[in-house]
Amino acid sequence: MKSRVFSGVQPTGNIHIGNYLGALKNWVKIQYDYESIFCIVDLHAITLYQEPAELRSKIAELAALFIAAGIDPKHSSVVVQSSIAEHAELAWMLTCVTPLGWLERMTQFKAKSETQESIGDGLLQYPVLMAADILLYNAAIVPVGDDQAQHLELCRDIALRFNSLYGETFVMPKTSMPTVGARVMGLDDPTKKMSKSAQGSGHSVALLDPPDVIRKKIMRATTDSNPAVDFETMGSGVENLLSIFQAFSEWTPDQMRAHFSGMRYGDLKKQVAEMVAVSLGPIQQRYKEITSEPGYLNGILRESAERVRPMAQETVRMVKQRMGLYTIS
Ligand code: AQP
Repeated sequence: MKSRVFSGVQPTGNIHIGNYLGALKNWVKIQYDYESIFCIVDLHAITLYQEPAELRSKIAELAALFIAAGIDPKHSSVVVQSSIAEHAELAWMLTCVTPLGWLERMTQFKAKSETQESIGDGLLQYPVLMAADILLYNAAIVPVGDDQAQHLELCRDIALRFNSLYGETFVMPKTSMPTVGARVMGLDDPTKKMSKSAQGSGHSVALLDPPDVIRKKIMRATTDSNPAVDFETMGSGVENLLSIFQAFSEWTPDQMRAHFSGMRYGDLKKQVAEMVAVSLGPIQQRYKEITSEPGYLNGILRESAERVRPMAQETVRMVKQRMGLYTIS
């Protein structure tokens, strides 16, 4: 039996090239090596308020984008998290074995709670729910961007703690990250990671941005006071543009140096914009086709849920039994 891969994206804001290069592109590449489950994590999204109609439409948009980006629904499951009740059920059981101090230390919790007037308990529990998502399917590999490394570490800690309290139950999941593109930075501020929730129209390139918008955003990207690319002294803005190009093109470091050394920033930006627009073109085309076929997406989400539900039910049955909870015989 193939081991499992699991990963997810929140249906919030506009999915951007950081999400694509950090996560989705890697999913597409490795999907056939595993039994693959890719999740639209809507229960994570509601840890911050989401307007209901907007959330509903973002769930469908994201599912279509997974498939448009190359996830093969005949092989891989595309699952909406809230359609499998066991995610929340396992999360509660794991909450009960997770020390509060572990959660309070999470940097994403600290960063996000600073931006809120009042914080829901869900925001603190976010990484426990993420651990439940992964452990529910006994996933061996979790392909994510660099910002999720700490949550993955916590997931392993929770699994270890559960195993030591109740006996060997969970597989220890490994993190898989791309060598280039694991942390794409904001175009307007290359000291901050590209993020869906960041304000400002020049911050990120969305997967559905038309070519002229992509060009405009990249031409306005922050660079530094050098006139041209110098691999020894370049600032983080230029480094970010080069790594976006490299992640899309899959060029080697030697190819990158040979091609870009000494290139003026205006030309560099034109070439990066072209690479991004050309790479996203086929994804945008497939997205149009998928969303114009009534019922197609719904059918995939239903079939996927039916495929993974027995796996989730089996894990919860085992966890309940290990913890001494009541199960109807
Ligand atoms: N800038 C990034 N570079 C590389 N990978 C990234 N990911 C996110 N931002 C970058 C990866 O995308 C996957 C899904 O992200 P998510 O929506 O679940 O979580 P997120 O980190 O909260 O995404 P955003 O865009 O930053 O949203 P907000 O603004 O809500 O915080 C994950 O694998 C993540 O690592």
